[in-house]
Amino acid sequence: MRIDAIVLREIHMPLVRPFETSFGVTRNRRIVLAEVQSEGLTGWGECTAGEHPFFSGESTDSAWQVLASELAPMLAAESPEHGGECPRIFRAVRGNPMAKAALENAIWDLEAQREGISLSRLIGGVRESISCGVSLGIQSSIPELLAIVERELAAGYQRIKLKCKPGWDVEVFERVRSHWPGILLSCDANSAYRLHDQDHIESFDAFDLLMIEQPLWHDDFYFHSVLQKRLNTPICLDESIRNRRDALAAIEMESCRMINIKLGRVGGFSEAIAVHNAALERGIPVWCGGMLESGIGRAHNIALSTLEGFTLPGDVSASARYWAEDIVEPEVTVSSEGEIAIADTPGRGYEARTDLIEKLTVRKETIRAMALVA
Ligand code: OSB
Ligand code: MG
Repeated sequence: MRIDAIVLREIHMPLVRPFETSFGVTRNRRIVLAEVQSEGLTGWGECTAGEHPFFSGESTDSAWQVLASELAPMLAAESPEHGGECPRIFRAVRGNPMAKAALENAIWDLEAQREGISLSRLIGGVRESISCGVSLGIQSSIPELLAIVERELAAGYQRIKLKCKPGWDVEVFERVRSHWPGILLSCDANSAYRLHDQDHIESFDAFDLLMIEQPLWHDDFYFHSVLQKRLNTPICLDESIRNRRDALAAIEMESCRMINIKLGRVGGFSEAIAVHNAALERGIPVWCGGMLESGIGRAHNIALSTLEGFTLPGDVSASARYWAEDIVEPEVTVSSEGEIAIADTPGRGYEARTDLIEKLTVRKETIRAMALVA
């Protein structure tokens, strides 16, 4: 595929409600989108870096710099046939997986369109619908949280994940469990605990949680394996898993019994599929995480979730939970059974609303291959 142009945009989208984790509160998203134009087709990708380098080392601004100055010029100089060629094209740049994923995923999207098949089919997806859960931020009171849990269960969501941290954990789990003893319930600490909290974390076992996500350091395997030995509840790693080798190490060390796969965190579809395959071969269930994505990133998450090993409900939920107006058509909707149906149309299955995207754009840069001088 000849790359005609790569358009980078930063768009601003206010969340319909703030989202609070152990590392901070997000009210407004600053999202970098990559639009790759090739031979009359347009592929879209989303960079899932946060506004601040609090989840990982990347941020909206750092990703913009790396995309505009390094990655987009590298890609524009090539004519990739497959999204799977991107890791080689970007090999010289270390780290920066979320920036890389924005471009790589746009190429996968383009490839699916060119082949006339859905992105799900292109990556080998086997599901016609995917199971959805919700990730609920830290609230200002337990009654407020209970009202939200009630609403999300009524909407059909199959699993409730509670963001937690010291001071917002056992009492919260106790109150939610006493109202809903049978639901799939999990928690996500985003690295809020330390080794001296081990006894405290062990007390989470009383609440029959499906998993405890990333309780310890963002870059750790060893101490998670020490903790996992003391717990009945499975640990799920999110932040720690950057690639297939990390997944193999974590599985071998028994640092976790489940893995959250995020396209941005691992650098795009190639590595996400490799992590998935490694986990599937070893009987480790995976699920698709979320990063408060717009409809573009959400569409990619939906396609990824159709792979065989995605047997647990993911953090992939309806557009309306995040945005007054999403940038895709149709918006992402979830059935009363808590499922998203997979479209069989070519590409990502959700059209980009280019007029709205243009309106939300606060910076824009177009990168083209350097013209050859005759
Ligand atoms: O750890 O899964 C996480 C959001 C931002 C950063 C990290 C995480 C999250 C979520 C939100 O849990 C999932 C979503 O609804 O997109
Ligand atoms: Mg997480």
